[in-house]
Amino acid sequence: MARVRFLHAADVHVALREREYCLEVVDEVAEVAKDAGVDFVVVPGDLFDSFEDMAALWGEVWRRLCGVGVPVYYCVGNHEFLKKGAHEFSEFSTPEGLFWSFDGVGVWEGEGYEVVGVPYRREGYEGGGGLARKRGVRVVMAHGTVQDAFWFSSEEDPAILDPVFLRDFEPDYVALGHIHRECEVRFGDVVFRYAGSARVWREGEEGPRRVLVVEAGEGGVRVESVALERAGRFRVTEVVFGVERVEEEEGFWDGVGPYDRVHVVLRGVVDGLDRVESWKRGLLERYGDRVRTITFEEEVAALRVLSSHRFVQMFLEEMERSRGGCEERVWRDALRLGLLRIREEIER
Ligand SMILES: [Mn+2]
Repeated sequence: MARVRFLHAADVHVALREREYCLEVVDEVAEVAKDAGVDFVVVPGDLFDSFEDMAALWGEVWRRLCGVGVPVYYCVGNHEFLKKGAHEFSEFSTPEGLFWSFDGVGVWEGEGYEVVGVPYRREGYEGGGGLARKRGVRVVMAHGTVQDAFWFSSEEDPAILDPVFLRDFEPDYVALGHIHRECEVRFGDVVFRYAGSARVWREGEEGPRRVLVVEAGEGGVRVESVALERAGRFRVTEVVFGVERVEEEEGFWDGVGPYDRVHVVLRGVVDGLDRVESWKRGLLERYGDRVRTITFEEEVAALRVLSSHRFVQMFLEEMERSRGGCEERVWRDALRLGLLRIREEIER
């Protein structure tokens, strides 16, 4: 059996509303494939965020991925079915170098390998997935959650994959999409691998976004995980409004990169919410151009008489004295909870 090298990239969720960012990530995926000198690329679904996005960016995405100059294999995920309406996948024209399936198992043969594509199907698959005797390395790609991977899944409506169906193809490597965290689960002697989402799709997707460069053949499988720089990272910071001051996480912005999506959680208690608004404006002025995007989550409570209230003043003095006596994060939490507690008492 010859050794082959390929790229496993999933869940890019290319979306029109984040067009520029998504295409930059696709560019980087193509560059990684080129630099790694792969023989082919597999994309197991949710390449597009919806059918509408697929229709809008189909040409631009494939110009980039097929531009690598090696075959690209793709099967649709559950997201490609969203906003599909009465349209059909067969309306898309297939560029040279692309092999894809949308309504049944696809089998393609390359030099020293075979790729089996199992597109997402709501009703799942039944029966044996068996194929004829192998001719080289067999890669099976599919979209969904296999049992034992539920723990990693965050989708509300997981697409379920039957591991027996996939195992019966006798794969040397199973490339999966759907779960946005890089992980692997075992079923017997078959390993199912998720590359994780290749870009920050929604909040909470922390850590570097990745693709996998896989080498398979005689001597087994070797997987190298490659972080995508331009995919950026999802970073969370918490600020606490403490009546007079805003307590921010020290040094947070020093570690933030230009492709990052920063999520700012605002907590605490204020006299008036207009103070929160002007603080947000100031933050956007200071850092808005330094990162890809900043989003806010507000959990700030307002109480008119707060800053002049005796309890509050006593509490703040006490807090000021104890500052530095514990971890900064713990101190900010104590400040926030204390102010909320006092507010409860005052409002009673
Ligand atoms: Mn999915």
